[in-house]
Amino acid sequence: MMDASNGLRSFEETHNADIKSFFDSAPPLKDGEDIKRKLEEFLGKKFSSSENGRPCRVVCVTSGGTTVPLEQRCVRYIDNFSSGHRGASSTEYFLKAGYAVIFLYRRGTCQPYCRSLPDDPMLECFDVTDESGITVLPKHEKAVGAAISGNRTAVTGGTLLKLPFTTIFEYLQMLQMIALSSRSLGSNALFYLAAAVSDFYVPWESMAEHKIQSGSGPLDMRLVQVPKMLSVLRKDWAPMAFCISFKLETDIKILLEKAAMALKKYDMHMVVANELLTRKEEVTVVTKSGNITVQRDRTQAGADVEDPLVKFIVEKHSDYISSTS
Ligand code: PAZ
Repeated sequence: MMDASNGLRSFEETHNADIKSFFDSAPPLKDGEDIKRKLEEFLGKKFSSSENGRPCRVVCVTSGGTTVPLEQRCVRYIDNFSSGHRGASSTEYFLKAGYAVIFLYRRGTCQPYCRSLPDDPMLECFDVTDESGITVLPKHEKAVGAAISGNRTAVTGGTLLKLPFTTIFEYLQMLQMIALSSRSLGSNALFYLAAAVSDFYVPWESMAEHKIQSGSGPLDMRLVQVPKMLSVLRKDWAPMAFCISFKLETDIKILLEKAAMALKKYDMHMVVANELLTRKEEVTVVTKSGNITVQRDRTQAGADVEDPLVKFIVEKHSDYISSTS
């Protein structure tokens, strides 16, 4: 819609048009129907269940980085550094706190309960016995046992749903599906958006179909800004949910300023600010009522910063639920 007085589109109209164009032109999810069914099944149980007399809380944890394909039949893509460690460990702490977790993760990144396993567990943790059976090497027994039982309890117990993505197109379509499906949970829904989401992408319709040829000289490619979906998540997709976004910077001087800007601009309930090199040691939670620094317990070997961080968030989510009911 145009502003009749000067023919200019407002910021909001332009933003909404960018979002529409992103979704209209994105390649549809290959397994969209299957994801929808899994979500309905998972959330169906949560809507009707309650623990200790309180309705079930569901958190969507996003984890790992989105890719930006450069060709439709993708050979090359832009990626980022995210290992998925934050999302995987936070998932374990949310499960421990009694939440049901939708783990929206980048394929191939760190998984809940697998953080203590070596890089190639199949080859490094197991051995073949004389009778052609498989055995776990004693030094990995504890970690393998914990990974299998932790994962099995959560997945078969119906408290963990894992949904993988690769591209920015898949990620945003899946986030939208999750948000729309969890609307009925109202304030019991929590979004913990730790994924490193691409800022720029190549729109599908302007992308080369085939592998870009290297003989044609310097590559000149136009990337457009990925529309910011945080405000639409808050306003339209899941308006009652408690929403936490993450902000990563490498320059500590601008980190808190950018996090405070995001809090305000996207109307987040909290923004977790972290710096690349110290992200496993400490984070700063930026809220409307002030900033809180959360550190891992350095007196304890292997302690995670996600342990106190999730505890703090659960507390604030409880306050929010009370204030909205
Ligand atoms: O995935 P990881 O454990 O290696 O890193 C976590 C993180 C730094 C990606 C996350 O804490 C974060 O800040 N995500 C948002 C990044 C951003 O888009 O600013």
